[in-house]
Amino acid sequence: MSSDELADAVIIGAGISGMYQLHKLRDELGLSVKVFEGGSGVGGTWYWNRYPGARFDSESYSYGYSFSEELLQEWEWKEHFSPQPDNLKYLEFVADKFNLRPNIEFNTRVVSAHYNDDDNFWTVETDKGRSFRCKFLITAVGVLSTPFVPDIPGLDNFKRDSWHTANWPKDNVKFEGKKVGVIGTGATAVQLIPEVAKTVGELTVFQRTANFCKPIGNRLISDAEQIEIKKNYPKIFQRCKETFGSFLADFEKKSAFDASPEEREARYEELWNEPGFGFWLGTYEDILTDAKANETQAEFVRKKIRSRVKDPAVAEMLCPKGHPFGTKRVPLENGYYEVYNRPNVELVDIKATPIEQVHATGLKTAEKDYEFDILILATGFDTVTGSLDRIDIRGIGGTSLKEKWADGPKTYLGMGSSGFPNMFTVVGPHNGATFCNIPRCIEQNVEWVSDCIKYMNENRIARIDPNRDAEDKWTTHVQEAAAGTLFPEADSWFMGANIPGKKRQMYLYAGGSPLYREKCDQVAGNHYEGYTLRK
Ligand code: NA7
Repeated sequence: MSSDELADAVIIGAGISGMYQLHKLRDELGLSVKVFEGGSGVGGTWYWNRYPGARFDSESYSYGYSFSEELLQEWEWKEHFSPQPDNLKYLEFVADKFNLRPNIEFNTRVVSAHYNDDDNFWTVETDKGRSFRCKFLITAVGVLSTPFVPDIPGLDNFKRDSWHTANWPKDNVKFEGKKVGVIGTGATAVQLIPEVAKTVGELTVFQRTANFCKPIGNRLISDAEQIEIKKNYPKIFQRCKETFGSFLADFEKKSAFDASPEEREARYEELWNEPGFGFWLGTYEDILTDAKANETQAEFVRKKIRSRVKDPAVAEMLCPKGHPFGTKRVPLENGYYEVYNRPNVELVDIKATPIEQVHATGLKTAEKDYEFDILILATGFDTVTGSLDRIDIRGIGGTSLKEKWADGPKTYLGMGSSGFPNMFTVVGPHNGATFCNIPRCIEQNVEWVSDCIKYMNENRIARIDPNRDAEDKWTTHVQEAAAGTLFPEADSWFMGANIPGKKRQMYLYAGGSPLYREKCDQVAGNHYEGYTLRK
């Protein structure tokens, strides 16, 4: 193995974060940059998640990159909530436009990154047996990028087609006449199931926890809307900077109890019929902090479910009861509930009748045996920290990041951790991307990191490392921000509660995007207060 390949910066991942970070560092700061990417192409989330029905849950024109006016004017979104094939085309278009591919090594995963205190360089090793040395290490590994496959007895025994949704085959999968099983009913399954149901022979959905879902309200963008969108980009992105989740919608400055029950119902109805997340993050401001206020909206959703699902017993199974509304990212659906009115679709409550064993041709629950041609795992991700945990990252004195974070991540601003100098975790744990329109947070992070590196180079600073006390303060603040909300009550991926054995705590910042940006700007404006800078 040769150890003499050098770059100013190594970026891990060529998704939305890694692509923009490469552009900033190479084209604006003039650094030499090497990017490693596990996929055979760019796009990250939108490269891997090819399952039918995959699409944005943000309005397309609020989701794309905002940094290039030329790009904004050149690219035309076709739908208000753009589907995966178009999203991947968009990211490929960006890669071509900014000539990003020459710096990206595809089909290559980083297995380790070790910091050397003597010369202040990181040594990065890949699964292809190559090693690179670099001054800056930037992880752009994504929040939802390590698929989680649960430990269901006998899962390896299944001999027919089976995939996790994030490893969906590139070939067109056909469901006609097939018996299909889907395990999981999160946001992914809620997008997938109506698509499968269109042509399937028989569909069985195994549900552990019902979700509060809301109609997406997607439609094509008309020519007139296209003109308006292109004209209004500055306003759209300004709005995203000001809202809690960087979406177009934002909370009303009003309690649910400032309205009468009739007014509340009318407002919920209005928001329900609007496209997107207004029903979640554009409702009364105490919905996510006051259990009683929350219940008014939760019950509104249950009524909607009961009105759409014909069999009352199935409707009850689909009505979420164990967690407050909106404490999980709300799946946006298109005909999801009506799927259960079809005679060839069965919903199985696996809390009542658990899966006992998967076998070669299907699975057995406590009640019944099922045969499948295709078994789909829509079982989510080891979110936020999962992809970092899979890389052997070691800082000063050989300290392992995974071990340091065994009891939960410890970060400063979600962008770095003390003892890991010159390492930046773009959209890492404790970041402002929580309930967020993620690319908005990505751009903020990437720009902050780029400014920081520029500052270091201009001031001949060799090394930047978060101070332990600043890190402790931020880490405590992240948990305190969540403690004031209802989020800790749900077994969600926000809380790490979807992965057995993972520390149960808030993994992202619940204080809202504007507060997060303000804090980051303040730190940078005060010459990176909370960090130790060394010449
Ligand atoms: P989620 O939201 O984590 O959903 C995963 C689903 O898989 C959920 O219904 C889980 O049930 C289910 N699951 C997980 N483990 C098991 C086991 N062992 N047995 C049965 N069912 C299981 O992931 P998604 O991919 O749907 O969505 C992730 C994000 O992507 C989403 O928030 C959007 O931002 C886009 P549970 O609810 O844990 O009982």
